[in-house]
Amino acid sequence: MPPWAPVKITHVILDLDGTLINTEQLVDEVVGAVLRKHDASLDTKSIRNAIEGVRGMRPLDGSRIIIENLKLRKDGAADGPALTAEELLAETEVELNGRWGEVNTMPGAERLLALLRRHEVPTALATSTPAKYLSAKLVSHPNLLEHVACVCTGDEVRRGKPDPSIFLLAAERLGVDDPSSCLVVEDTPLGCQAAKAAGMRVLAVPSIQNHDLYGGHADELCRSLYDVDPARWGLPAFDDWRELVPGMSLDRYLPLTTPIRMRGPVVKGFGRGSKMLGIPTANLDVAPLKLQADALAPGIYFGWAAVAKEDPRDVGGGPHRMVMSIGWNPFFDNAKKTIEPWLLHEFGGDFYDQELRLNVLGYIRPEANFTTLEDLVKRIHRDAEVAKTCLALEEFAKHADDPFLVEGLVPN
Ligand code: ADP
Ligand code: RBF
Ligand code: MG
Repeated sequence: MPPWAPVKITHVILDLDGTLINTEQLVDEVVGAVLRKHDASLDTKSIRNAIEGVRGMRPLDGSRIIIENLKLRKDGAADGPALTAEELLAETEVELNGRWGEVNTMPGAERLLALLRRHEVPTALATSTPAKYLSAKLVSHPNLLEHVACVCTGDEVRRGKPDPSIFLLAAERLGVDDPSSCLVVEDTPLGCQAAKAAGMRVLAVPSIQNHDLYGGHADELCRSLYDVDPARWGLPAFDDWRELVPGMSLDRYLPLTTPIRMRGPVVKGFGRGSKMLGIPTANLDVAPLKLQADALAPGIYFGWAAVAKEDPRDVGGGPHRMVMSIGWNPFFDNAKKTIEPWLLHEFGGDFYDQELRLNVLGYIRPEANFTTLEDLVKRIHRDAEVAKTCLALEEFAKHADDPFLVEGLVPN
């Protein structure tokens, strides 16, 4: 138990949107389109800021604040009456309710829920979502909350997050006297603020890139649910991490329960890999791979790769071992998510536009920031060593034979 968590956690309270299910991108897309319809002069950045600013709130509360901040009027008429929150919500709801089925769980959500269930840790859900939309949001994942002891919805309290009511209600339903024995897992700054105001311990798994916004409201910050370590809070530990050298927990990895396959042409990146780091990474376009990319938390992974550069049946033509980064490269603070594998093989030259196939098998660590470029480079080389050791193990080595990697793979 770390010094900043002197109280033993006995209960867990989970947020839903952005924590257990990946609703944020869909909400951004749908709400953004409706906002633009009402005011064509809005730029992408103000729309993003407006939506991000209300993340975690109840839909009606959020709509009200967005209208205020963007000064939205009916049909965009400068002299017209203000748009009402109910009107805005009615428009976004229609579209969203038809599309919640597209929403996937967050990487690591089922794993965390399974751990809590296995160890019978009493767990509640505290969501800003009103009860009437909950099942629509979970339509593709009807069993997700099966073992959650109680569900508290936004319509059950007078005030929504950042007010602490919903968390206090969850504590009451769980039968907890001391809120500080509850650990809240939240993705938004407002949700964290609410949980802190309820006197609870807060673990933030940020869905907003600017981590400064969580300052003061979160006791711990994890880049994804993969990196949550419940044992730090006196809760049961995950037992699926493996040590590279047994007994030495310095280098560890997490096998993926389902390998993730991706394919696409190699695209241009930021042009930094080989030049600045001496580490070339063959980037894949994220847009057409959205589903696969979202199934993986941002972080560093290992697996197999094949590229149509050479005849894949040639000796040395692949599949090759690879170690890859997926995410925003915090060291460079990229605005765009990238998928970039470093193929652990010497190539004669570039292979832009050639088809690349990946089979991602295990997770190594979250993306990190480093004080110096040298430290980043050193760490990436260590990741490569971890990848090589893992890929030599039979359970990962056998995936080199996955037909997906080479079938029909021909150079352009
Ligand atoms: P970019 O920013 O455009 O991705 P990089 O400096 O990262 O540029 O270089 C990546 C390119 O280098 C890849 O697209 C590929 O064509 C080439 N390349 C050569 N060897 C490798 C390798 N071992 N792994 C990945 N890419 C390689
Ligand atoms: N970038 C980061 O900002 N933080 C990281 O922790 C990080 N880890 C990486 C690990 C591997 C195995 C690879 C291949 C790249 C990693 N990068 C990381 C991305 C690196 O910054 C990127 O490849 C270059 O900026 C080229 O685009
Ligand atoms: Mg690259």
